[in-house]
Amino acid sequence: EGVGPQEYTLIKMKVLEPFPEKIKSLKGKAVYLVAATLRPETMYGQTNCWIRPDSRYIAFETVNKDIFICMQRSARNMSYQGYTTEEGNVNVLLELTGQDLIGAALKAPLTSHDRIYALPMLTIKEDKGTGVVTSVPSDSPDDYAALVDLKKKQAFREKYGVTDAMVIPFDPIPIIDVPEFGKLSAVTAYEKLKIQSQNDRDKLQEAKEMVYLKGFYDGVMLVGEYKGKKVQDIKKDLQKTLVEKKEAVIYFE
Ligand code: A2H
Repeated sequence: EGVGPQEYTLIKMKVLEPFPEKIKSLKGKAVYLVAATLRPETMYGQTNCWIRPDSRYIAFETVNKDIFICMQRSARNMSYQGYTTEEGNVNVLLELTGQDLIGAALKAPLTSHDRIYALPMLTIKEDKGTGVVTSVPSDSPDDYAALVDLKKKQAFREKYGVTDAMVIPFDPIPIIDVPEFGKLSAVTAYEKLKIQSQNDRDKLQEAKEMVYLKGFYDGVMLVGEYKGKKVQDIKKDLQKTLVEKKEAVIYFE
């Protein structure tokens, strides 16, 4: 952990009908899974969202009457950042498990997919961000490893109630060119290190060290409004646009 607070972009991913059984009581409201990311410019390449099935989540009402779904710890932090009507108080509407959310269909900003799905990732940390993670398998080795696990293991999909249609059509999308790593930098690193699964923690750590800094400092956008521009030059602007369009909010911890 560094000194001082870390700024995250919280990506609002709107839950589409039909709502999962356990959140049916929220029908008619604007309900969002909110994911903390350091890389808002990668949202062009989202293929799904990650939820930890054995963790606890809550749904709470924000000051704008949006419903946010995330872990309690982050909701409490948000209540001190102007997200709730009363500072320090979270209006909890539902208590959920991650499993209750698996399979939810979502509308996410910038990605070329009309809908993506909430899928299980077992390595989500409970003491970081919101416990909801956006998945960009082109640029994040963790995301690529977890997606490959689901794609190649039918028993794993079945265990968590994930259908083939939620996984099979979704492949990494080339969105950023990283010198030496190409247009799918996470896939390159995964293959180079012969990573076997999302539990290959040491190798994944190595893969991340290989691609993250390079992606941020030398990466060039291949798609969207900032095509041809360097990631580090456009990140702030893109974040601002997402916030103005009410597709994201800023969160500190
Ligand atoms: B990033 P830092 Cl493409 N558990 O978003 C595990 N991982 C989490 C998490 C949690 N509770 N909350 C957030 N994250 C992930 C995109 C991305 C990210 C790309 C490339 C690098 C990258 C798509 N996933 O992160 O420990 C989220 O993944 C580089 C570290 O605060 C979030 O940004 O540095 C990042 O980890 C925050 O990690």
